[in-house]
Parts: sequence; structure tokens; C-alpha cells
Amino acid sequence: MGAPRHKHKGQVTVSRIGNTPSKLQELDPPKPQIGSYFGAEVCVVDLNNDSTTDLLLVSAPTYMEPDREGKVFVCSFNQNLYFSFSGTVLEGMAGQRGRFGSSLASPADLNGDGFMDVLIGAPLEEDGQGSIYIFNGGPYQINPTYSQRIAGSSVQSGLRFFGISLSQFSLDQSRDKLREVAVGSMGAVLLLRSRPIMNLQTKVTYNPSKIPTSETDQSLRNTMKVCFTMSPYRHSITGLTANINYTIILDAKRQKYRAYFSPKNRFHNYEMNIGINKEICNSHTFEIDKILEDALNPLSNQLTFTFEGLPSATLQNIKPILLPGIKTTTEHNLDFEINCGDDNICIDDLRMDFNFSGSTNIEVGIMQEINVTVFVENRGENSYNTLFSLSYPFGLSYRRIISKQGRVECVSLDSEQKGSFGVTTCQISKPILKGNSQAVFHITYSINKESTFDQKVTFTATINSGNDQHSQTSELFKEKSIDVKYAIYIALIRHEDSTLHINFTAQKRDTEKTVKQILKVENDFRELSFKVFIRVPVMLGDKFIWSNKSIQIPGCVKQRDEQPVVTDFVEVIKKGRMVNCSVAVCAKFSCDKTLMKNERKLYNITGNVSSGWIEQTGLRAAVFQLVSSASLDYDKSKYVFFSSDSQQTAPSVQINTQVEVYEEVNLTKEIAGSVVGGLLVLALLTAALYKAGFFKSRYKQMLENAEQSPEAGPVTQ
Ligand SMILES: [Ca+2]
Ligand SMILES: [Ca+2]
Ligand SMILES: [Ca+2]
Ligand SMILES: [Ca+2]
Repeated sequence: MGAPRHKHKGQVTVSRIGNTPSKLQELDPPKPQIGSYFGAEVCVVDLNNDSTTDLLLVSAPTYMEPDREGKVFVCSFNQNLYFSFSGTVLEGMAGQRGRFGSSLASPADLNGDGFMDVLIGAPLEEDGQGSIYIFNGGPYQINPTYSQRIAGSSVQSGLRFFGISLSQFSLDQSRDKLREVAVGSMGAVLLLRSRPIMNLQTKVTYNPSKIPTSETDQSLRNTMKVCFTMSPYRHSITGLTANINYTIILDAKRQKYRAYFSPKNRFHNYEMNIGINKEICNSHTFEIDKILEDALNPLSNQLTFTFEGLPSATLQNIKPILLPGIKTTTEHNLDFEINCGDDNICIDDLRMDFNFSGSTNIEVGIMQEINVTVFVENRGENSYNTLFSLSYPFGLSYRRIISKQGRVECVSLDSEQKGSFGVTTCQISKPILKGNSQAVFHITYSINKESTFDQKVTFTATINSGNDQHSQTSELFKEKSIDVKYAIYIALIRHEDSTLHINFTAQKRDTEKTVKQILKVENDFRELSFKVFIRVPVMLGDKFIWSNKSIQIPGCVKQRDEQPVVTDFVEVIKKGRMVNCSVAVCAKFSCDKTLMKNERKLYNITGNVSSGWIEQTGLRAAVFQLVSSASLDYDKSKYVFFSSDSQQTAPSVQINTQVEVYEEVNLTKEIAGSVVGGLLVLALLTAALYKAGFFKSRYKQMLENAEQSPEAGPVTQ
């Protein structure tokens, strides 16, 4: 018995009814609130319908909360303690203030699960239109989440205080084994029928049942068969029908889907009518991408449906309803063929290696490109999504890939800064590299000629796959290095201001001529430190060639003189007309220098060449060359000399000065003889002319001409 106004908070007393009534228990509100009317309604529940009470519901319909009004406390029955609060509280919909708990009943097992259910009225909801709630019972407790709320407005318009009272027992006036309950409202009692609950089975099959993985040019077509079977749930009512509207989403877990019904469409919608206990099926054909991004993980196709019970003509238009808890969205995987033996586990055995296609160095400035040849082999079972990757140094740019064997697709990202690496990744025979198959391909990188590399650069290659297991014998990682050399463009040139020619007379001893031999070194490309060796002939036989015996070249250090290979120099000079280090003692100079790009350096060999040494040759008239030479030395482990004539030997030059020796003729005697002879002829000639009167007559005539023409000019007499 409820005493809702007991001490303003309410109370419930449990008493034995009989000849000697006695009060057994006083039940105070578990969450006391003044004016909550705890005990306004009470209701016992026999969950399992065994005639022994299991629960006691006690309502507090004016229990106030910010967004609700009314609570129902669930108490459990215990043989010794009678009733005690179970901890479960039932509440109505949030946002409604409708005196939830104004009526309580447990009239029937409404959902047919074998456990009694509970009705709770909230007659003031929706401005006094009212509503009722259904809570489902279980073996020991009531599910605190209501399974259904029936608003009076949805039953019949104009109702007031729907749910103010509830029938404590259920009826079956329609004799269809579906229970009816009576709900009171102001001036009307409504009989609510329970609807027939339907179970629905979904079945999806594929043809073919697996996606073939053999390589084929034909598109992969598959048929998805979707079947539904509807059956009554804990009743045997026949003749019920429903509409099922379903949607299929292919490869639903992927953003980039691998299957489609029509180009670019992964969705398919279908609606059908279904009766009881009869499987209804439909087939839907779709396409699967030929070359699949991922042939390891199945296509997970999703099926979502809605169920709409249709009114039954034989049962006063009652509509079947879907059993709560049936999943309306299900996933149906379509697997790929595996072919990995009886264990269905694919263990690949990948062997990978690479080399630099015969190059021993990277020659920066000479080689435009470097090729990397990659070998991949699978000696095990199928390898899925086999992925090769190669990291390469900064300064190389990915150009292309050429496959010699197998299907390979690569992408590459060059390094943006020194110290980091570019990476080329290649999919090998996507999606499956089968057992005992190989791939061989060349990756080409261009070499930026302005780049500076380390002296040795390292390439690192790895291969991997989507397989969970690799064989122990797999070779999945390789690292290789290659030396880097830089092309140098450097020229040794005889400077144009060098002395071309000097001459001496054979008879004059110890005359001197100034000679300039100038070497020009031009560096056209990268900064380079080098050494120039200059050899200058300084002594022939036992005579010095230059008057300044210790010749110097600014910027150079003089080293030990080098002796000639030839001792019989006269014959050699006569034949070859050259005075160089093979016949003369040469001073050797070593000149260290660093030149920046486009910088030049001049080395001057300047001095007076004296004639004394020439006499030893015994030549009285000859033309020969005085030859200094220069050669370049540099770090050959780091640099490669590059010349356009493809003779990539170190540059050298000869600086020649032509030396001419001629014999002087004795002119005095000859000239004196000629003059005497000449004068004699002239005297004889003059005498002859005088005798012939040439001078006299000519003179006389000139005088006469002058007298006859005084105006002709100033004439003195
Ligand atoms: Ca019971
Ligand atoms: Ca039930
Ligand atoms: Ca009925
Ligand atoms: Ca296997």
C-alpha cells in the first residue's frame, strides 16, 4: 500500500492480508524528495509468470527533475528481506513533464519473449494529451530503456489524459493470440492491440564465390544474390506481408572502391514484397576492377534494409512489425582467391638486389644520368602488393623506369635538401607477384651537374609485401655505395704575349735577347685546387741558356733540376729542331693554386736568353724551338678531367719561342770595291760627255733663254 503523503516524502507498507493482518515492512523512498508522491501507485510483477512475485514497482509521479517529471523505482523481492530497492529506476522521455508513473500495469508478455512486460502511463505529457510507455521484462529485471512510447495523439486525435489508467490484465478479444490492453483516458477507454512480430533472415551469396586472381584482360564480373525469409516470431499468424527496401554499398569500407554496379556507382537500391516463410531472392551483377589496388583484403559489401509491415486484410488491417534487435545493416565479404597451399597462408620468399648498371663512379659534369638495375624474385608462395623502395641521394632527379621483365609501376619523390634522401617506390606486378616469378627494371636518375655530393653516396633498397609472413631466406634489404667524381674543365694555354721569335748571329758571342714565355691556366667550371708543374730548359751541355742563371716564376716553387735523357744533344737538335727537357737540363717549378669558377692565372717565365749555348750546337744558321712545358696535377680520386676530344688525360701545354741563328756576311770589302769601280765608270762617262760638247752647249743655251725673258723671274747677273 502506498502512502504518498507520508512525511511529505511518501512511503509504501507491505502487509500480510488474512485473519491476523500484520505489517511486514515499511519501504521508504530510495531517493526522497518532498512532494514526489512516492507510493502514489504500486504494481507487482511476475516476470517469469510462475505465480511468484519477482518485482515491485513504486511510482513517484511528481518527482521533479530539470527535464522530467515522475520516476518509477523497481524493488526486488527477497524471501527474507521482502522488498528492497534494486537500483533500477524507470523514466519517461526527456523533455516531457507528464507525471510519469501515474498508472502502472504488468498485464502481459507483449513482445512474446516469455517475460512479462510493464506499462507506465504519463497522462499529462504533450499538454495533457498523455502517453504510455512499454518496458520489457527480462529474467531478473526490467530493461530500463523503454521499448516503445505510444503518444495518445498518435492513437486518436483529441484524446485527453491518455494513460491515466491501465488495465491490469490483458485480453484477446480478436482471438488471434495477440494480447490487447485497455488504456484509460478522459471519457474514453482505448483497446490497443499488439502487432505480430516478424523475424527476418538475410542471406547473401556470390557467384563466383571468390574473386579470381589469375591475370586476365577480361573484366571481373560477379553476381550478388540477396535473399530474405520472413517468419512469425512466437506466433503462428499467417497471411502477413511486408515491403523490404534495401540498399547495397559495394566495398563499403573503402573510400576508393574497387567494385561498382555501373561506372562510378557503388550503390544499388531495390524494393520488394515478401510473404511468410518463403525465401525471396534477387540477383545483382557488378564489376570488379581488373587491376586491383588491394587484392588481399576482401570486398566488404554492405546491405541495409528497411521493413514496412503491410496491413493484413484478414486481421483488421493489423501490420506486422520487425523483431526488435534484428540488424538492418549487415556486411557480406567477397574474398579473393588465395592459392597458397592447404594452410591458406601465403609465405613469400622475396629476393631483391640492385646494381649501378656497370658504372663504377658517378662522374658529375660528365655523366648526364645514372642507371640503377633492380632484380626482384619471388621464390615462395604468392606475394601480395609487393613494394620495392629505393632511397637515393640529394642531387639526383628521378627520370624514368624501364621494365625489362614483369609489370612495374614507380613513383618518386626527389630530395629537396642536402642530407635527406629521395625515395622511389615501385609496385611489382600489382596486386600479386606469384611464386617463381621475377621482375627486372632500370631506374634512371639524372645527375645535376651543379650538385655537390659526398665523396661516396649510398643507395638503400628495401622490398616488402602485404603478406603476414616472409620466408627466412628472404633478402629484403640491400645497401650499396658508389664513388663520386667531379668533372673539371681546365685549360693550360700558351699566352699570346709570349715571345714568338728571337734571332742571333752566329759569330757574335754572348749577345742576349729578352724572352717572355707566359702560361695561362683557365678554370671554366667548378672551384678547383691543383698543382701546375712547369719545366724550363736552363742548361744545354755545360752552357746556361738564360743569363739570369737562377730563373724564377712568381707563384711557383723551384724544385730540383731534371737531367736530360739525351747526352748527344747536337744530333737530336739537328734532327728535331727542338731544345726541350729531353736534351737540356730543366728547372722544374711546382705551383699550387686554387681557382674559382671562370678564374684565370698567368705564370710568367721571363729573362734574357743568351747566345752562348747556341755555339755548342755548331749550327751557323738554323731555326729551332726553345720549349718550356707545363702539366697539371689534381686529386684524381675526386676529379675527372674532361675535354671535348674525349681524351680524358690531364691537360698539358708547350710554350715555344722560335730561335733563329744566322751567319753574318763581311760587307766592308765588297761595298768598298763596288764604290771604287762605280766612281771610275762615272769619271770615264763624264769625260766622254764633255768631249762631245754636251755640258758647253747646254749651258750657253740656258743663258740665252734667260736674257730673252726678263719677266720670267728674278735672275741675277
Ligand atoms: Ca515469478
Ligand atoms: Ca515480454
Ligand atoms: Ca488479440
Ligand atoms: Ca602456404
